[in-house]
Amino acid sequence: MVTVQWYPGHMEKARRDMADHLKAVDMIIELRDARIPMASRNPILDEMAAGKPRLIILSKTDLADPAATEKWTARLRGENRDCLALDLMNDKTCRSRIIASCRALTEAKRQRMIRRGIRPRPMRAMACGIPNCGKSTLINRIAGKNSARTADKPGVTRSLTWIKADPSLEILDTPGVLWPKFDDPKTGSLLAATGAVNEDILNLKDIAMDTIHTVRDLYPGVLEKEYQTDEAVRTDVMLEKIAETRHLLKEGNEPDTERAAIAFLHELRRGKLGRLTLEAADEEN
Ligand SMILES: Nc1nc2c(ncn2[C@@H]2O[C@H](COP(=O)(O)OP(=O)(O)O)[C@@H](O)[C@H]2O)c(=O)[nH]1
Ligand SMILES: [Mg+2]
Repeated sequence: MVTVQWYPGHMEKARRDMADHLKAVDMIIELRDARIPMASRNPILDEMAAGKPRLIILSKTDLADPAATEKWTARLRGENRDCLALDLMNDKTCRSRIIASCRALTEAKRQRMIRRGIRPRPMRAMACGIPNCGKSTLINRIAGKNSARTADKPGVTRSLTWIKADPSLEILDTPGVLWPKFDDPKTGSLLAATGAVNEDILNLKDIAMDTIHTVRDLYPGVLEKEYQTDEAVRTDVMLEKIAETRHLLKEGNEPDTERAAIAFLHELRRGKLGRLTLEAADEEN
């Protein structure tokens, strides 16, 4: 669980680091969580990396609803922009698919260099995203066991280290860390529910209730089946039902809704409730 708390000072530093690194890269690899493709983005990237080709990777696709993921990838693709949905832990094709997509996104630039008589150099990419979205996992997957790293000192204040993904592509070995958005309570709950932010900073029961509401809205019947309740039960009563089905009782056999909230969120994160995507691709969000 991530414990970083974001204060204005952290955000300002992250923004400066990002701006600094952006100058050195030809394209961006933006990671988002496939379960929450909108809540796990940070719009600052649109401002900062405007014009740079972008590969959006929806990570943790093994935990997300495959049908929703298909809709999201289609929706997120566009001009100068590709989207891949990947299980970064297990998918053996991750590396080759990422490299192929980055090549395609930077091909125009490479061709421009050739036309101008410049010998094409490897294209350079930076991975970025909010905490816990899979940046380090991705970099490790690309780097492999004994990949070469190269240091680069083109007269800048600080040298950068690059991982040679293949002869045509290098990836910055330090990812760009973006802060999560806490612009509305729903986003906060989605981030906490998936483990992107520390749940301690929010009220656990509120997070669980928001999430129960979201899951019931998008996947009617799933929670009712898992926790053996009928469909008409209110969200707050649902927590009591979860406590009962999971035998989480306080003294006097009262349902312990606090522990039920924790149990529910853990079960959701582990995928025990199935592969669920908590934001619908066909909604305005
Ligand atoms: N199930 C699943 N877990 C993942 C995937 N990618 C990363 N993780 C896990 O998510 C957590 C955060 O990943 P990490 O790479 O450290 O994220 P970072 O904070 O962005 O660098 C780790 O526990 C990873 O093992 C994925 O595709 N599927
Ligand atoms: Mg990391």
